[in-house]
Amino acid sequence: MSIIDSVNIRKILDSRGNPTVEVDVLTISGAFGSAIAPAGASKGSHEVKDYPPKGVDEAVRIFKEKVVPELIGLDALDQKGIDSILHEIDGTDNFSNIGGNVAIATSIAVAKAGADFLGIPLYRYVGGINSIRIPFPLGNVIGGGKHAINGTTIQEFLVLTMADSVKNSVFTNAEIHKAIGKKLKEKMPGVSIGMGDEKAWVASIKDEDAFQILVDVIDEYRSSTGYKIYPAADFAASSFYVNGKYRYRDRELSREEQINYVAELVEKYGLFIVEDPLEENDFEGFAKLTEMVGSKCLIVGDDLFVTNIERLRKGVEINAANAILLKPNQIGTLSDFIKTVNFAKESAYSTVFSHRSGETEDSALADIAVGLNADYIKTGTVGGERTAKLNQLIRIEEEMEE
Ligand code: 2PG
Ligand code: MG
Repeated sequence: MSIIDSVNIRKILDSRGNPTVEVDVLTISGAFGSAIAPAGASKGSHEVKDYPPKGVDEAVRIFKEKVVPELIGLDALDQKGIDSILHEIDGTDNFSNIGGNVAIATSIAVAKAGADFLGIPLYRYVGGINSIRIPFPLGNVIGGGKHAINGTTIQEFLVLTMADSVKNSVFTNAEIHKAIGKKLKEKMPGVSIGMGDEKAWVASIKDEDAFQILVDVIDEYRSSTGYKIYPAADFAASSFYVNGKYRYRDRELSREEQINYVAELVEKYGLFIVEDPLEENDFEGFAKLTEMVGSKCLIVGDDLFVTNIERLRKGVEINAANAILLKPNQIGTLSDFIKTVNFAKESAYSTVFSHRSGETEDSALADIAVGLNADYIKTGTVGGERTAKLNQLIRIEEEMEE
């Protein structure tokens, strides 16, 4: 038993400069765990509520008053029990009273304290002897949508490298990020180019130009390294779905046109992963697209499934997709997260574990992804809050090889 002696919460900054919460858990034996919640910008409307209506300060007050007294004296090794107590204290089905971000920071801090008590790494604590591989990194290199000002309509243009090691994959993605910056500079001399929330390049270019630059650079690296390297995209389509149409900079597409357009892009650019190509409630549209191109690429539901087992169940029933994006703070506890991951695997869905656009130095996502044998991990290519996870993957790979 590893009895919880004290729990603390503080308001700190995330990578966008917004407030977020950090929770510390200390046990009587001196085991310690601390975790920080991230934040989305293009949030799915079916995610749990990140904070109570009055925001972070209110969440901190409620936590101290209602949650802390209930946690003291519990066993940090009883993850499921503690996670269900968080649900009980909250009393809603979407954490709108205590806040899903507070819940996930607590849940992961408890897991870290459990791992510390046993003297094992977090990935081993989460996965035990079943953790046998490191997921390949998927990172965005050009961005727009809600993550940037005046960027592309499509939110993320990503690269996935499957090299001979995860370390080489991480470095190749970062090299490709650099090469894309150079290409943009050459293409747009004298024009300033910036970076978005996830440190992908932001330029005022058309989506199709972004795809072309992405595949050109990937082709170069594929032939110089011999690695498997693929282009991917997160449309985050809900963020430009307005009055029943998909609104691009220069045109509007109907649902049918959007499905055909995405299928064309898959063919033309050889996209390996296509995330949220349609708005978050269009299960049937997803199913149609999956039927058209699902044998060639992964159709991933992010805002569609929001890491929620019930929404995933609905998707699996109609073959809405063949992969799921998994974000711990979309669902609020590690136990709920694991349930959704397990169901995705049972349903033969590929799993892409993901950061949020507002991130922190917390690297737990990397451990959780390794622990649960994720297929891929989407966590950027550069930037301190992104490299926190990527560098952790490199450390874990080294440790697993020993
Ligand atoms: C996404 C994520 C992460 P956000 O849409 O997949 O890239 O963005 O955290 O803003 O929801
Ligand atoms: Mg997404």
